Amino acid sequence: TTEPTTDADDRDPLFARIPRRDFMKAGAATGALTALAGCTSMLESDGDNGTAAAGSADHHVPPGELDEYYAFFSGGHSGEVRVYGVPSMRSLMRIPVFNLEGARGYGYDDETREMLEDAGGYTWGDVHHPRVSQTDNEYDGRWLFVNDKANGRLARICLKYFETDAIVDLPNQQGTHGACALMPDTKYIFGVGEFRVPMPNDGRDLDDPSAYTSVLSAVDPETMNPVFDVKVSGNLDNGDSGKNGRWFFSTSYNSEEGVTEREMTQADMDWVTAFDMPAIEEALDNGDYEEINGVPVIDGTKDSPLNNADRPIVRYVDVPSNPHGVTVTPDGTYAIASGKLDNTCTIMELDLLGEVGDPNDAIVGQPQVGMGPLHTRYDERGHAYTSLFVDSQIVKWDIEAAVESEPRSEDAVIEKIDVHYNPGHLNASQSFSSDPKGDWLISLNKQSLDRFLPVGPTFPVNDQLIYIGDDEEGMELVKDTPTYPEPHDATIVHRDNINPETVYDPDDLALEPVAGGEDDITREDGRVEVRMINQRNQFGFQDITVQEGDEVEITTTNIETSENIVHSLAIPQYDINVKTAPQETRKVTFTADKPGVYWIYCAYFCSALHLEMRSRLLVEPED
Ligand code: K7E
Ligand code: RUQ
Ligand code: CUA
Ligand code: CA
Repeated sequence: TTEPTTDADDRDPLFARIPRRDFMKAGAATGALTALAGCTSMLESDGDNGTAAAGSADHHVPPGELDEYYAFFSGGHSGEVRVYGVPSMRSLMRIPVFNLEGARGYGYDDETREMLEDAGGYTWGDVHHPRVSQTDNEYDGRWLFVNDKANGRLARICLKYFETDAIVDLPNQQGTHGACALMPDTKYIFGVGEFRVPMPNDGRDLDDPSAYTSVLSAVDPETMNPVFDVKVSGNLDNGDSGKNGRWFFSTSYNSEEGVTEREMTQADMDWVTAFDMPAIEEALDNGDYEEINGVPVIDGTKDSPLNNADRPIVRYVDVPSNPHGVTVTPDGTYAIASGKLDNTCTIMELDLLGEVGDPNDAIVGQPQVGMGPLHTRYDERGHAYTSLFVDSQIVKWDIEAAVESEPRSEDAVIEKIDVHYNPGHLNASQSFSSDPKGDWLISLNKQSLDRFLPVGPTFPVNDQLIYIGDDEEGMELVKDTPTYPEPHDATIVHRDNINPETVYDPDDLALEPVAGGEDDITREDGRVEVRMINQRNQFGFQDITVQEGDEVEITTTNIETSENIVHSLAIPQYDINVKTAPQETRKVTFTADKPGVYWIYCAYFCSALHLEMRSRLLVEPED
């Protein structure tokens, strides 16, 4: 166990350093207290502001009406992405990514099985950061990218069909934490590597932490292949892009390069790494890299010759102890970082970063915002909203006022609202684009404590919807949403920017569709190929007869043309459930190693005679 270090207690009290042991406790206590009191007295804000401007905070979406926004939530350990409507907070869909999922047949047909197998064969992931692709700094509705913190992967979801279509296992990275594209036009997707490991991690340098490395991995969004890695001093955590293609930022909480919590919290200051992308691309073009596991690795550590040049490829900006979130303001002017052990946000001006000799001269403000500031999001009116983990609050502050005021002053703070409890991320509508809407904000709270009926020792988290559209009335909490653990982050996108298809276009699919009347079974050398349609209420063949030991490949097309009529082809004893939506074709291959009668059934309730939508797989025993 770790004792707080004595030198920590001797620090500048403004650092308000909190030993980690007391961290969650402090948060929970704050939560409990504020719940009892109903409001905090720090500033003139409260949790029940009464009515905001009439109608504007109306989050009621009547039956039959549609939400204004999509919210894409990361699903945490479930390995999935969840789609909500905002402001109703109705759960609309789940998109399996790193997990197996029956309703989508995800991981049960050849294509998705192979994709998961090629991506390492793991059965779960830890999804934290969903980011929608952009064109010219606007959400373009093409893709959604997510990280897998568990296994060092990035995945791409195609938003035409709301399904995962690519996963890359980053060869030099463990613990891919941040995921974010280089803006304005999604040139790369970055996996931000949190855990330092030997490179390559093949048994060398096992217990020599000084030889471990974190890398930023750039992936091509079209091919989903790694393009380059940049290795850094310290580690990396959350990331965000500037708006003009030059800068990418990440926080680094382990500048100490330690392996224990005590070591990782020794230093008063850690840093934000600012990656100068054109300079990095130039190093790549010049061959200034070492290839490791097939990926060019460019040296961006503090001592790298590439950082002693006129134009360093990575700049290190000192920020207070153990920073966590960093985001760029919608106009691209500032990057704002904050962390766990200091009560300020640090504001860096992007244009200055390129000019100044000392990157610390790019720091133009450091407002004091509250305890445990983790993540910051934006509206279109010059405000920043920062989640305060320890205080269990969201603080709204004025960015320009913070730049103008003295470091560590509270002058820029406008208002605080209690949330329940211990927020990690927050997100606001369109906040990652250059066109935030400034109406809805969601606080993703880690603790729900007393907010819902008890359901045993594992609690739901609480995603709270807050109206931020009325600067005079202030922020208004309008809804609690219990959520299965544990989303970390969300992206809220206007529905005009997302245009999914509701029926497949066969041209988008890898497999040749089976047309009605073209059902076919061919046999050759212990291999049986079945091509058959499915539709209300039958499969193309009533019986499929094979020999024990045959390799069986079934390709099936849902030939329905009406929206919303989904079928599946389940052969449970062979662990198969292939879902097909209208005009979708899927294939599954298996070895018929168990003689007997196996009912093939449709596992989607597709029609009145759904239960009768069945065929038989007859596996004749070897003699
Ligand atoms: Cu703050 Cu993974 Cu974005 Cu969670 S991280 S909270
Ligand atoms: S049957 S309508 Cu399985 Cu009770 Cu569902
Ligand atoms: Cu098709 Cu049920
Ligand atoms: Ca640290």
